[in-house]
Amino acid sequence: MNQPQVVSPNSGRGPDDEPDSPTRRLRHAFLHHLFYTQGKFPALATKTDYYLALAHTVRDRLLQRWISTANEYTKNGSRTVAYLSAEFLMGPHLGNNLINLGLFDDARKSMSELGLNLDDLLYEEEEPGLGNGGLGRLAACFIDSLATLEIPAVGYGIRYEFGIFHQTLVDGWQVEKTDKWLRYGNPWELARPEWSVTVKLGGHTERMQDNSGQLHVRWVPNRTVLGVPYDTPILGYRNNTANTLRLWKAEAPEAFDFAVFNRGDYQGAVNQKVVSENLSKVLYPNDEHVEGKELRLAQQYFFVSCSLQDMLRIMKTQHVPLHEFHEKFAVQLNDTHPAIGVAELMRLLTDEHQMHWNQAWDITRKTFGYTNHTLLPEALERWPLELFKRVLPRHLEIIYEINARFLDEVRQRYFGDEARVTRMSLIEETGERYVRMAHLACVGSHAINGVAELHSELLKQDVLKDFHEMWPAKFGNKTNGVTPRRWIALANPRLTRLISGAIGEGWIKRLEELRQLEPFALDPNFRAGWREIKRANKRDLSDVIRKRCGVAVDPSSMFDVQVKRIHEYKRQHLSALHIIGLYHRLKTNPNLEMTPRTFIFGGKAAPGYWMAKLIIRLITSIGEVVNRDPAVRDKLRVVFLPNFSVTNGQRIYPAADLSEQISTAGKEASGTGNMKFAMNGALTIGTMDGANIEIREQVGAENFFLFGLTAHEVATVRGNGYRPQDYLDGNAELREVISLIRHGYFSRGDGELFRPLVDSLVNHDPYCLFADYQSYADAHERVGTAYRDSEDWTRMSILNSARSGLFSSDRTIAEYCRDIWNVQPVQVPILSHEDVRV
Ligand code: 8GP
Repeated sequence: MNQPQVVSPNSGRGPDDEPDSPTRRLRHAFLHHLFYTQGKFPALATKTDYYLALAHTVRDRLLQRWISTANEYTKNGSRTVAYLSAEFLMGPHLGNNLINLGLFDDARKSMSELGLNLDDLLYEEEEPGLGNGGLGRLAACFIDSLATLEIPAVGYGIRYEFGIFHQTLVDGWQVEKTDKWLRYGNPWELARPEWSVTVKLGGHTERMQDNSGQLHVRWVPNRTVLGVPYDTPILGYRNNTANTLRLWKAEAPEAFDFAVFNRGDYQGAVNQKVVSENLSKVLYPNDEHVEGKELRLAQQYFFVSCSLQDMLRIMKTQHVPLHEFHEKFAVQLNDTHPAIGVAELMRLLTDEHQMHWNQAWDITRKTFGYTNHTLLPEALERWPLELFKRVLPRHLEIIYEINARFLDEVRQRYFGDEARVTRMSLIEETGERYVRMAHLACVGSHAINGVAELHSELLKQDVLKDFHEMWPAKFGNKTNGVTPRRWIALANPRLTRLISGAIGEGWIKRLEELRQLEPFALDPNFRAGWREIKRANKRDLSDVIRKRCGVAVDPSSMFDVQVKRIHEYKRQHLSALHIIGLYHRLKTNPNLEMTPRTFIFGGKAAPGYWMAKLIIRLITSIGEVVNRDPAVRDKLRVVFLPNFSVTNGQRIYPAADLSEQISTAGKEASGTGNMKFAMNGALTIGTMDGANIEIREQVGAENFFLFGLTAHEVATVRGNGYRPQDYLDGNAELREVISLIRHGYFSRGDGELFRPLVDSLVNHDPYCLFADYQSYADAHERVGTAYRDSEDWTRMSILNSARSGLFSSDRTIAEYCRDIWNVQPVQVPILSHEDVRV
């Protein structure tokens, strides 16, 4: 560990000290924690110690808000949103909390008075990477907005011991390393073992009649685990609200099975502990692809059961009667991962609280809302029946009962249409039998939504067509958003200062106010300032690139960025083909006028997704050739920044000139990176897909580089028997590109390396890269020309930012509150410990 600058020994007082200034108090508290929490003094302290001392200092400042908030919600018995998500991709907490508390500048000052640099300490935080990508990051933005809008809310999820893997590159290939984010402890959480709950798994069910003849079902599990909640406060922006993110850790009910232990089987006794803890051990690293593993289903059930039991406990302490469950809680299912909650709530209400089925069903349906996040068939969760029964025997019975009643309804409505009944059933019965989780979520919810306009339409027309026909009123759209606190105020302090200097600070809470920037797009001074900020952000990113990739890039070149999970539908390889096309043009015409470009890629591939890993290898291989070639290196650089994460994203978005959003139309549900880029002044090159469509509508078609087939055209082209070879035959540049790869130009003569990728494109091209290639290349021509007029580019960049207000997650959350959850804000007065009587 590096030794940081030494803290000056008599640090109680700094230079221009007022006795009670915030900086002085921060400094005091910091030193207190360095001594009494970390047990260190400057000569021995590491950067991590300093980070932790500051984190504890900040946490103390959160606790009063947290307690005040809990107190207010308890007193009022407030209606509460429970956001159930298997993933929360929070990113580092320290900087965000400083921003939301309004202490960022004070913290910087007090650290620098001690000879420490705040940025260095911020980078010491290991981010909790408890998510894969878009879906998990959306959950994180949502709980930020819920707190900022003062909505009583709890985020419920899993406290994975190992989050998303750490990506390294070895010889240009992705290599995964485990993510040990808890290594140095987590100062942001508080364990609440007193609220632990027991979760059953496996076994069988038994039936018996009581004296009155009523039938009771008893679930006899073959094991139980303990769910222990760990709470993290989630601050609103500059208000008194601190909501809770409650993540469950799995533990053995008893550390030792004494019966086994007494037989002398120590290993067996410890084993039970190990098996139980496995439940929250590791996040499955698949994005939009299900793996059908038993442990994954057990994980899902584990956190959902813990969360629903926790809600029942809260109701009890607030004396809310059971039949008011749906009035106390609005429960949102973030995709189908928590959809088992529908059956679990039924089980809790009927089996454990003896409620009548019909009443329980009525409550259940009024409780849940379901958000779908993907149209990809391979991402739709279905569980083999046998596996499901092994883990959740009672839930399978409940699902059968729900299904029987539901299919009766379908038959009544659509007399004689048995094909429809088969399609809509919660159980897939053609071939191997499966439980269809999306159907369970639809049947058990009062509201169903997609995450961008096009996506919500496609759900209605395609994936959930039958359900839409049956219940059109349940369907709606909630276009995603992202939090401007993290993605502008924290990530881009330079831009934040410039914007606030021009229009005040209101935009951080009401992002629509960015519109007031529009007139500044014509002001040469403002434009110069804007450009200088982009340049400075690019310089910062260049430093990172030099350190992490060993490649020197020129901050005056255009930074063309594609960061997101690596997936064929997202088409990172379309960009790769185009880069090879540019390279070929430059090689054959060395005097070609071309806007110098730096292509920056980042993103993780699922460890078992071979093709995605090969795409990474292709990009790194192109980089190796291009960056070394003196004939083109002034015009073209290609870098793959390893380990794209929230932390890295915060440096990348602010430094981008061009945002690549190039998925095959109809495949990307929404995208949220596209919004982060636009807010930070990048222009988009993109298809008519997901929220790109709404972004283009907002920023204006003239400030957006559109290309490619529409979703409808893609469907038509494919329906007519798409033949990628025809496009290849008709496009000389594309032929050259493919031929260079085929002949091993980027693989030191190895013609085999990329063969699977090339063969897949030439023979199938499932995501229509060839069909879109020329249109993409043409759009890039327009980008290049536009970028050369730097005044006009800056104008467009400002307009992109100014018109991105719609994409604040505050707007999204306000819509959920109004249309789905029916919840109201609750203002929190600050409570001092002196006000409390025990
Ligand atoms: C993503 C969508 O792909 C993306 O378009 C959207 O912006 C984001 O969700 C938030 O709505 N979907 C997933 O991340 C996803 O399905 N992940 C799988 C791990 C479940």
